[in-house]
Amino acid sequence: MKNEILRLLKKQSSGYLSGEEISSLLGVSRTAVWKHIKTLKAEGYIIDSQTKNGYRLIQVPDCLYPAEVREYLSTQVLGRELFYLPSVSSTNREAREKAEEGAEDGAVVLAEIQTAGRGRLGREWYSPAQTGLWMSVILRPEIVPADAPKLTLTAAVAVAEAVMTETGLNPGIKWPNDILLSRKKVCGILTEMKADMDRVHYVIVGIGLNISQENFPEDIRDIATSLTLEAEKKFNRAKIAGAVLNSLEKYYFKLINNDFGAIRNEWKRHSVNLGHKVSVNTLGEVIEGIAEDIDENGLLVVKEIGGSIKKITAGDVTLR
Ligand code: BTX
Repeated sequence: MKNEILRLLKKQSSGYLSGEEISSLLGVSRTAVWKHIKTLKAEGYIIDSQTKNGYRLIQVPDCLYPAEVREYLSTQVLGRELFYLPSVSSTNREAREKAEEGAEDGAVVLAEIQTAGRGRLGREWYSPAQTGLWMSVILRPEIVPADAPKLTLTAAVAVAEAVMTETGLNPGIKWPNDILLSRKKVCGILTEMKADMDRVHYVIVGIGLNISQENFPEDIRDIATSLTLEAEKKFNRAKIAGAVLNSLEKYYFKLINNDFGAIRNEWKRHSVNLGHKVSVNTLGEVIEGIAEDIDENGLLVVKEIGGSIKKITAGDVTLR
C-alpha cells in the first residue's frame, strides 16, 4: 500500500493529491493514508502536507529502496526478488545466506553501506554509506563450474555498458574484474560460487561500483575513482542500479544461451589489456608478456617473452 501511495504521488508530483482522493483511489481509510505518508517521510521522502490541498512529493531520497530501483528495471528475472538492507557486513555474504535459504535465480541483495565489504583473496572493499552500489546477484545458471569465470567477464561487460549509457563516460575493463575510468578503479566484481565437480548450485556476483564519493581514504586515493569524480556531476543511484541489472540480465541471457562469443567481443572492445605488456600475479607465479586475447572460456592468453603461450584462469594484472 505504501508503494502504491508513493506511485500516485510520483504521478502527481506537479500538484497536490488530497488524502480523500488517495483513499478512494486505493480503497483505504484516510488514517491509513496518513500513516503510510508518515512512514515515507521517515524513510527520507520529502512530502509537503497541506490541510487544504493534501500531499505533494517534493523529493525522493538518494536510497536504493526496492521501490526506487524497480522504477528503472526492465528485467524478467533479475531483481524479481530484491532484498534491501540499510547496513550489512557484506552483500555477498548476505546473498550466500539467502541462496542457502533457497532464494531464486536473479535475486538481488542491496545495501547502503557495507561494514566488511570484501574484495578477492580476502582483501577489503571500501563501501561507505549512500555513495555506491553495493550489490550481489544470486544466479543459478545450468553451467559447469569451469564456466563460472565467464560470469565475471559477463558482469564486467554489463557494468561497463551501463556506466557508458548512464554517464557518457567510456570505461575500460582490466582482466578479469576491474572497471576503470582514467586508469583508476571505479568498480570491482567478486564472483563466488557453490558447486559440485559437475554442477553449479549457485553463483554470487558481487558488484561494487563507486558512484558519488568525492574523496577516498589515503591508501586507495591514487587507484580509486567514482562516477561523480569523473563526470563532475551527481547521479541517481537507484537509476544506476536499475541500469546495471538491465544490462546484466541482457548479457546473462546471452551466456546461458551459449553466446559467450557476443560477450567476449564486447569485453574485447572495452579491454585495456589486450595488445599491451602485462605482468600477471597468479597464485605463486608471476607471468610477464603481451596480453594477446581472452579465449572462448574467458581465460587470459599471455604470450611470454620467449614466445610460449600461457592461459590464465585467475590473477592480478599490472599494466606495464
Ligand atoms: P579486488 O581484490 O580486485 O580489489 C580489492 C582492492 O581494491 C583493495 O585491496 C584496494 O586496493 C582496492 N579498493 C578497495 N576498495 C575500493 C573501492 N571502493 N574503489 C576502488 N578500489 C578499492 C574487487 O576485489 C572486488 C570488489 C567487490 C566488491 C563488491 S561490493 C558488493 C559485494 N559485496 C562484497 O563484500 N564484495 C562485493
